[in-house]
Amino acid sequence: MRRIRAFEDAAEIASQGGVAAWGLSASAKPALVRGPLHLSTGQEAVAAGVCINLQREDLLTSTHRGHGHTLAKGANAAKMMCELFGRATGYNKGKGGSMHIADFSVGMLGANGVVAAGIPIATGAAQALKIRKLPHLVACFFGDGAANRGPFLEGLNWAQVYQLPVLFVCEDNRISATTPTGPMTAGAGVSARAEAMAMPAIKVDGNDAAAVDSAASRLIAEIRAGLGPRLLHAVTYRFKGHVSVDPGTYRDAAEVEAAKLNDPLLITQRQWLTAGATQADIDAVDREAQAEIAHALEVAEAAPWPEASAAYDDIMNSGAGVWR
Ligand SMILES: Cc1ncc(C[n+]2csc(CCOP(=O)(O)OP(=O)(O)O)c2C)c(N)n1
Repeated sequence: MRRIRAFEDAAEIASQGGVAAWGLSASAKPALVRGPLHLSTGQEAVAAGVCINLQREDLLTSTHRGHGHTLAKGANAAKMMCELFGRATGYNKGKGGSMHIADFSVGMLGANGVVAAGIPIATGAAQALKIRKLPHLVACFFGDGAANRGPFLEGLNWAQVYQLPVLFVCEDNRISATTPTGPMTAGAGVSARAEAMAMPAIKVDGNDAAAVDSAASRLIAEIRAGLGPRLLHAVTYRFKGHVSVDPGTYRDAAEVEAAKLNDPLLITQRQWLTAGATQADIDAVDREAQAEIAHALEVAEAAPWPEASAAYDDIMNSGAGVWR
């Protein structure tokens, strides 16, 4: 969770053109990350609480807000930062950016800029696991807004009919871009929709990493036992705007400040202290996370840009001809 928070904070600063945080003059440099970022600040407990239960060979599909899932699945922070910085050493050779990061070597099948598109991809990947008789599963993250799109129904139905090894994780930050999700959602919510297909579901406080961990652990054990797909509904809160350039004026500032009292990092910190950890233990975790991300920033800033001659590498010719 600390690694995710540190990564998101650093990426946010870099996208604003401010590099002062790591000792350089902010005004002297343009933004190191061009274009908007969807930050998962405040939602770290969902990624951490689910992914702690995954093995390297398990698979994961993510969303447009995917940095946390990607880090938690074991991807390399420096290579991610290089991609955000548009450098040749990034996950997509600097040509994809935040919403296209994937790392198949750790089972991370990809972020996805199309809302709900990860759901059928996860379902297909789970079908492949089942056909190949592999003992792994797919964790499929999606937002509350995605549950109102067609692929949600199609994906869950298919997974349930074929009893596929998928954990559907609705990371419910209660807002879809600029619109509160509640008033535009019919019925009793995402768990009820899963249960209507006879798919067991659990709803948890998505800011409490221990609660997410324990619910995910139970559901994942059932999936691994061959009992079919499950859904986890984790209710959390997005601390930042929809994207890094969004001041979020459609939300009451008091609501955001109140939500920060339930910062998942604070909740976990309190639990650790109660369980006997010391502040020094927590500070050590913090320092390690900060050092890893500081290193990622250094690597990314020093990394080479892609060559102009590589502009058309890795581009698929769909046969559609040239746009005029
Ligand atoms: C199919 C599709 N429709 C619309 C958009 C524009 N869009 C991007 S993010 C977003 C909101 C998604 O809300 P949610 O699924 O709850 O995820 P969150 O942004 O809250 O993490 C929308 C409408 C899109 N990317 N894809």
